[in-house]
Formats: sequence, structure tokens, C-alpha cells
Amino acid sequence: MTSALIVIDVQNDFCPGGALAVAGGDEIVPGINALMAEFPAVILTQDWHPAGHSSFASSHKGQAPFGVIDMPYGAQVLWPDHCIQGSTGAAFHPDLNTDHADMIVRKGYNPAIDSYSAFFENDHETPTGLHGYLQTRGIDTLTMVGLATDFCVNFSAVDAARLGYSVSVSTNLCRAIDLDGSLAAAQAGMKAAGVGLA
Ligand code: VGL
Ligand code: ZN
Repeated sequence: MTSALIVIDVQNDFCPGGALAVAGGDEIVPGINALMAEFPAVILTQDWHPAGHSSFASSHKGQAPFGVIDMPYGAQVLWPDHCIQGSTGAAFHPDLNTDHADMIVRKGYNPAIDSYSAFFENDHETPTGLHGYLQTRGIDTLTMVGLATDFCVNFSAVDAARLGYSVSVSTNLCRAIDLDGSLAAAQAGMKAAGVGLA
């Protein structure tokens, strides 16, 4: 059994002052840094959108942030412009210890489709490559932390459980957006998928 810590989207735009700020997003950084030392493998993910990405409300005439539209792959929440490739907002929080990371997975770079999960784009089909990487290294047990509990952490954890990993989410080192009950729905969905919520 080989385990990895997966640190989801601890980026400036998801922290207070950022374009899609998650309340208390910066509070989890010291605890995540400390936890890294306990794992033989540390993987960071980075939300990484081209300008004009289809998940941005600004890309859809007459739409405002936090509205929902139908996309070919299903319902899509529309977000403020965030995590634009190469921007300060897309950079990791300056206090996050990135030196411990073996691997950085970028996602959301396809202009036509969002990617909440670290494993698959929102069509639940197009892989990011993370599964292959973990398999190649013999990693079968994952602990997830980061932002946001109800979106990218949730989708990553549920996909990982479906792929057969033993998965737990350390909720004290996560913070949520909580849009229209999305946190409660995410907690129920993760439990149903067999994700441990610690
Ligand atoms: C995220 C909304 C849009 C996340 C990313 O990291 O949870 N949420 N893009
Ligand atoms: Zn995003």
C-alpha cells in the first residue's frame, strides 16, 4: 500500500482577495504544509484556464457568475474569470510549500470543457493523466485536501473512489464555496461513493 497526498487547487484566486475567493481558503495552508512530511508522494493540482474559458460567465452573453447553463456534457455553473494560465491568480498561494511536490497536474486547459476533477474533465471521460501516473508509481491510497470541498475536491475524491483507490478527504484542511447546498450534496455524494471524510 503506497499513499499520496493530493493537494487540490490551493491557488491565489481561491483565497481571500482572489477572483473566486473561498472563505478561509488561506487558513488551510500551514496545515497542508505540515501534512506533506507524512506522505511518500505529494501531488498538487492547479486549475489552469485559457482566457475566455467556457466556464466563465463572461464568455456567455447575458449570463452572470454563479448561474447555471446546459453544456453538451451536462449542467455547468458559470464562474467569475479565474485561474487564467500564467496569471498571479493561477499561481499557488505564496505560503504553500511546493518544493515537496513530485508532480503538478494542471486541468481546465481545454477551452470548451471545465475540469473539476483531477482525474477527468467534466465529461467524466477525458483523462488528465493522473490515474496513469499514480498506477505507474504503485500508489493506491489517497488523502485529499484543498479547495474547494464541494467542487474540485469532491469531484476528484469521487472519481478516485470509482477508479478503485482508497480515498479519504481531510475536511479540516478543505474549505467550501457552498452554492445552493452544494456542500451538503458533496458530502453525501462522497460518502455514497465510499470516500472517507476525516
Ligand atoms: C473550482 C470552481 C471553478 C475548484 C475550480 O477548484 O473547486 N471551483 N474552478
Ligand atoms: Zn476553474
